[in-house]
Amino acid sequence: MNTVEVSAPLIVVSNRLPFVLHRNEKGELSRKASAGGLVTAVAPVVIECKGLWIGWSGMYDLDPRTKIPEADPEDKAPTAGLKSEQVIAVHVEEKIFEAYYTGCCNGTLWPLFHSMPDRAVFKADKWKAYCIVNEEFAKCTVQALRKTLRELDARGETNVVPVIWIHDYQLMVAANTIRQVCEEENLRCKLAFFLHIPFPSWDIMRLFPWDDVILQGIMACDFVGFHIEDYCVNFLDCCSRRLGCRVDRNKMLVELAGRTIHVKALPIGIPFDRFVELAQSAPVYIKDTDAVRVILGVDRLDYTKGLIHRILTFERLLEKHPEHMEKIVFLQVSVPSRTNVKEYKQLKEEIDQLIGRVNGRFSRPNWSPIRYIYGCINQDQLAAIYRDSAIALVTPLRDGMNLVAKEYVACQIKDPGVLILSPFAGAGGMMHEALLVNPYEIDDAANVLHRALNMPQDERMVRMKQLRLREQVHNVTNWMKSFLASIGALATERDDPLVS
Ligand code: GDG
Repeated sequence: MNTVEVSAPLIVVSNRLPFVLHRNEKGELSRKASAGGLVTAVAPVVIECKGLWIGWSGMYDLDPRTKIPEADPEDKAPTAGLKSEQVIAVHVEEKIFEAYYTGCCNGTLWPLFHSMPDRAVFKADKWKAYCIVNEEFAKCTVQALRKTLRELDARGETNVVPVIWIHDYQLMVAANTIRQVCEEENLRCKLAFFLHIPFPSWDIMRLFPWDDVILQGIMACDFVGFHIEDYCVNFLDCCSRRLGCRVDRNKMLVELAGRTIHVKALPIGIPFDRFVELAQSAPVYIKDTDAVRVILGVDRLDYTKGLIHRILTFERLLEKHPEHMEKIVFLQVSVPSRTNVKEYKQLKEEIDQLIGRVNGRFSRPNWSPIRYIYGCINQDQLAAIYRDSAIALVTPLRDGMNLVAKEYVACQIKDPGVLILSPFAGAGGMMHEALLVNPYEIDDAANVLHRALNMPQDERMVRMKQLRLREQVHNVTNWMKSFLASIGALATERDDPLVS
């Protein structure tokens, strides 16, 4: 059963709205679907419980009085049923938003939380912008909560407690203001937060000059979720060492000012069945998979994803094992990301050059070892390349979870391939049947790649069967259920054995 019923209205707060807004030449607005797993899982629940979604519209010049358009009648995206009045766009002046998003979120928190402090820039004005924008999100959220409570009270549902669910590192201090106002005005709600990226160790966190504000911001929630237990433990450790909070590491509880905050590992999943369906129907996208075996990489172009190390690994494989020449290709799909940030531009140039060098070094008249797509392919094409690749190289240097590893195994509906996975991705601690490899150890990684290329079919089958089974069970719908159950807002299937 794939429906999730929630016992209270859900107010989701994320940096971006769950769809992209577009304006045509006439100035008319329309929605364009964004296809992430999170939106797929969460949007139907928000629709069903008549909840709300709060986020930035992606437009600086949107008049705050503008009505968010209804979905196009043709729109088949999971967000199509979200009515205009269920969507609240947050408005922030461009300069402030840039300082918050490009400056603090991407320039400081992203590298820091991925344990790459040398890349992090600490600037007071960017941090100030982060606080201002979080405050703005908090104000919109409180308004939305007041409206929700008025509606509930008018229906006599005075016992129903709305759930506010804040997402990710862009909004770590918003809950502070929300809690304050709720206490002042006696507004009832449950506050929850989920972090999609790693939570770093105390040693890294303490480098951030305003670490206490972040910890207090997260602790303003009643419930805090991370992908894996390591991140929970890091968070508890920071609360204890930085703020002197009492923590219970076994029960995953932390106390602040007489309140107890529940912390839990909730590993996100993917819409498994949707990927299987896509893989079953998607037309062939890589035409020559009979002649060459494809080693696949799919990532946003980001320094955390380990692209340079991955290309060097592939180069090392060709050096050590020339017998693979002309029999394999490495296909890397890199989705442009944060293209206005200097570091990302530099990384792109570095990758372009490296690929050029490796292709120049090993190419034959009718074969080049690396194929590189710098751009976004559609869902059908993505499912087709997942399905038809012999190996997926998922080797981030650090990653909260990594959905590509999960999507790859979901699409392995034919002769099974091999997943090579970094232990530094959240998924690395769970997908035990993958071949784990330290991406920094280029030589060893090349050996593992060679082993994967030579792995007998029966071993591939056993490993893939188990990998697929796990993802099928722990899919994104179950993640959603686990979250709602953890916060006491799951209306049905309370005794579902999959929900812990
Ligand atoms: C953050 C955390 C955590 C990629 N290329 C194309 C495409 N994609 C889709 C994939 C996948 C998604 O993008 C990437 O997800 P990841 O999990 O790999 O990475 P982040 O974007 O960094 O996400 C991460 C995640 O949040 C969830 O909590 O796992 O650790 O960093 O779904 O399919 N989709 C299409 N074309 C592409 O070319 N259509």
